[in-house]
Amino acid sequence: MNLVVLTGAGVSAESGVPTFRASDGLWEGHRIEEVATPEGFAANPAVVQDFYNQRRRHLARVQPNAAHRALADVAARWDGDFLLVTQNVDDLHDRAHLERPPAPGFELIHMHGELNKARCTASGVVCDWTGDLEAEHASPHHPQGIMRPHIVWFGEMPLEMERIEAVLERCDLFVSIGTSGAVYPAAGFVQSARMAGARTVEINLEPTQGARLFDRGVYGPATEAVPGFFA
Ligand code: BJW
Repeated sequence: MNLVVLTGAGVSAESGVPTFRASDGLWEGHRIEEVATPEGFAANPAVVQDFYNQRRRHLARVQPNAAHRALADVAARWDGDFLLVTQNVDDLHDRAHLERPPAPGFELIHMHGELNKARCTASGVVCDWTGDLEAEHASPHHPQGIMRPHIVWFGEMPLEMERIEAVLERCDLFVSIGTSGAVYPAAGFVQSARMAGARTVEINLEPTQGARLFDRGVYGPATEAVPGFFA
């Protein structure tokens, strides 16, 4: 059986990573166009770098939770293919999987990029970056380039879309965890999975706007609902 799991900010909320659209969420105090668009970066790179540097520092202080660990357990024992697509730019899934080596059919895709990576605007070369990033740093591969966070901003193409769509076409079970379904193209994956004939499940604190597209809803905190669903 082929499994596709889509995760959003809600899966990391109980680790202490703020979600985006909650009243105390990440966008509070920031204009989205200012910090999460290529235009915002071009207009004021220092503000954008500071926003991501703060988040990078915070990420170093948080740990995977029971939901990340439950998914890592599934990845270690799943018989068919298991694609875990995360919209999250944190590395909490990655760290959970380090503790439990996944089965050969497992793949993890960070479709909106990774906080702990930087990309050269000239060459496109991506490198690990866990410290503070200043706009003027050039890539070792392209000294003229400016380094930017390896993050997919609004208006930019999410990563690995062809691969994700190809796997969704042969998906049997699609589980969406901790995402509001407010951002495309991820919000449309449930429709692709339905067209492939997959069973669809939403796990969230509460039903989302797209809840009617799911065959089943499991509502509660991810640290309880995810281990419970996959038990
Ligand atoms: C819990 C919980 C607990 C809490 N347990 N649950 C009009 C119509 C349709 C589309 C568009 C449109 N206008 C523009 C677009 C396209 C645009 C878009 O979708 N905009 C919408 C706002 C409408 N999309 C894009 O631009 C994307 N690119 C694209 O479409 O490219 C196409 C293209 C074509 C041709 C040329 C070029 C391009 C790119 C989108 C990039 C999104 N980037 C962000 C920011 C990343 C940077 C950063 O991290 O700073 O990614 S936006 C932000 O939202 C972030 C997230 O990954 C993403 C999704 O958020 P998520 O994860 O769902 O979080 P929340 O906060 O919304 O929800 C949390 C949920 O958890 C809630 O439901 C809670 O209930 C739940 N929860 N605690 C369980 N304990």
